[in-house]
Formats: sequence, C-alpha cells, structure tokens
Amino acid sequence: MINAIPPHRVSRKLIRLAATSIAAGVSLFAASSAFAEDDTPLSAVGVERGLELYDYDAADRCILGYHQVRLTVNNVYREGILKLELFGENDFMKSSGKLRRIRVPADDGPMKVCIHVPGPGEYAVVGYHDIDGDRRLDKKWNFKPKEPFGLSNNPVIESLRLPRWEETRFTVPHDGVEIEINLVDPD
Ligand SMILES: [Ca+2]
Repeated sequence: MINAIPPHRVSRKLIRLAATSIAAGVSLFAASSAFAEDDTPLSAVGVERGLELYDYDAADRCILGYHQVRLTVNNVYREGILKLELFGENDFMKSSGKLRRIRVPADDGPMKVCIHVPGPGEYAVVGYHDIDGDRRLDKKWNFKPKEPFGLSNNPVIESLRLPRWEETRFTVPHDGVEIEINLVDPD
C-alpha cells in the first residue's frame, strides 16, 4: 500500500483532472478562433495592424454551454475590420435597439466570433466587412452597400430595403447556439 493516496488527496486530484478536462473542452472551440483566446488588448492589435479598434468592442470568449452566439463568419479575409451587431426584436436595426457591437480585425475566414447575449431568447445579428477600415459601411451612389455584408439566417435581400426581424431572428437557448453568417458581395 505504498502507493495508496489518502482519500482527501484523491478527491483533489480528481478535481484537478476535471478542471483540466473542462478547460481543454472549452479551448477546443476557442482554439479555432483567431483572437478569442488571445489576451492581447484589441486596441494593441489595432495599433499593430493599423486599424482603429477599441477594447470595448472586443468579442467575448467562446464558452461552450454559455448563453452566447457562437458565430462562424464566411467569405471574409484578412483586411480591415469585421463589424457585428446584436439586436433583439425591440428597435431592430435601429441604434436604440443595438444590444452589442463588435469590431474585430478581419481575418481569413471562416472566422469564429462569440457574443454573449443578455439571456435566452430571440436575437438577430447583422454585420459587414469594413474592408477599408474606415469604421463605416461604404455605400454606392444608389445607397446600396459597397462592402460585403451578412445577416443571421442569411436571407436573400434582392431589392433595396432593410432586413426584417422575421427573416433574421434566431433562438438562443440557455446553453448558447452556433450560427453561420455568409457575407455577400454586393452586386
Ligand atoms: Ca468601410
């Protein structure tokens, strides 16, 4: 019985083991994110890449099982800024209805971005690739977007109109949800 471990040591060892496994599981999703696991302040990344970025616009850490939207953004590449906004039904697409705003350096897609939501419920995400990094969605002469944009549920918007809540909303359960947004090049 030389190798016997006292009961209290066993339980501590098990707790440590469990903690390590949980941490490994969490980082499994986050590891594929270009920046979610990177603790470098967003403002410092901005300086490095010549982009105007602020720490308060950072994305959230990806945590499986947490009430958050775990986004995969497609058709994006390493230039400029990726901007995403989270809305609820109230004042959808209006600045007063904006629940969160994320501005992160754009990277070669698919990009993983996580956004915490206030609680389980219905939400919508709208976003665009601010290629020139001027923090605005560039528009054409006819007010159509000039930079790639995307919406949750990826509805096709052919005419010149704002997206509707009904076509972009999705449900976030208590343990979060994975969604994909395909940025589309404007015609
Ligand atoms: Ca722009």
